[in-house]
Amino acid sequence: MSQQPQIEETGSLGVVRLKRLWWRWTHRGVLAERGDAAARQHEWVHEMVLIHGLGIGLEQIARYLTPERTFDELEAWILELNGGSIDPACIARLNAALTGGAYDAQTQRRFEEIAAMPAVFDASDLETWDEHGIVVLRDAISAQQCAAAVDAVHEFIGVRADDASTWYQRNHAQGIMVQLFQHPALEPARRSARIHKAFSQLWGTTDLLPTFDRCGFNPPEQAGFIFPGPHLHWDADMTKPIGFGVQGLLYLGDTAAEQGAFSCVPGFHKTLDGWLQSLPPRADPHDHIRGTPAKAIAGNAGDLILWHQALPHGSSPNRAARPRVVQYLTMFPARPSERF
Ligand SMILES: O=C(O)CCC(=O)C(=O)O
Repeated sequence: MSQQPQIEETGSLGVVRLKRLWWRWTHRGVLAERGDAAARQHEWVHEMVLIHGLGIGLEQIARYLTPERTFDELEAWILELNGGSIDPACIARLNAALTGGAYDAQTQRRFEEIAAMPAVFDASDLETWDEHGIVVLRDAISAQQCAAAVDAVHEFIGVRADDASTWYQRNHAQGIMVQLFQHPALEPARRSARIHKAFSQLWGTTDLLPTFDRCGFNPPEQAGFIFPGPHLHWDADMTKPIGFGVQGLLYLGDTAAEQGAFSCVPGFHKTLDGWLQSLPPRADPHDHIRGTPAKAIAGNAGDLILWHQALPHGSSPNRAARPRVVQYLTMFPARPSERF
């Protein structure tokens, strides 16, 4: 097929835009020359809804969709990642979000339940968010849920908690990132009403989707293992003004500041524009942010750290005795049409 499929063209899963995504990602070379930046951004935001809404990790699909992949293969792969079937209610919600259609009663009820919950952030938390661009939701998931997620990470990378000689194997890991996206132990956080409420207070809407993000394992530094990053960076496109966006990370074990904690420059969202203007023309902001003093954020197992995407952030070297284990997780508005 040499023409870009229409949005409404579906395959056996009945998901709008999926054929188009497949075509676009397997024709990246062709597409690079087409369309203006706004059109590309428009597609990208819709694709993020599609990918996370179908329970796929972004890095996962980026690796999977090589130019020779067929659309049938993509659909079969998605089904397999979802354990052989996808809840029709999930597909209905996704199609409604992507076409601007109405949600069904079940989805509406979930939003109403979240809206009716007591706030999880009080006025002082929201002030902290506003001023520093970072806020922590304590006890976002239970100790048992954390322990199950830690076990899943350990098993996936072949690590034993009580045997430091196993901590440096790099099975399925990229630096400190662990390419584990689908596992029942990662679901409680994605489905948690408390976490949903937290994100809804920051976004101002309950119509949010969780990301299917990966996990992280940051062992103590030792001879032969120097912290590989991520150092201070932004995940947003720095060539454009950075709008509102929330990123998140869940500590699955107690994490001291020196234990490879999440680090950021609090308050930078307020000064980013001026700082960018102070850089030499065409400078890459990433080259200039390295070395800026950052704050390491300690936390307990189950604490969810949320930060504004305009904050430079990264992890940090682990100088403690135990590895740091995390699940990356954020939630974002499911209806792209409302953002354009
Ligand atoms: O793992 C960390 O502490 C940092 C995470 C990070 O840099 C990111 O999510 O972009």
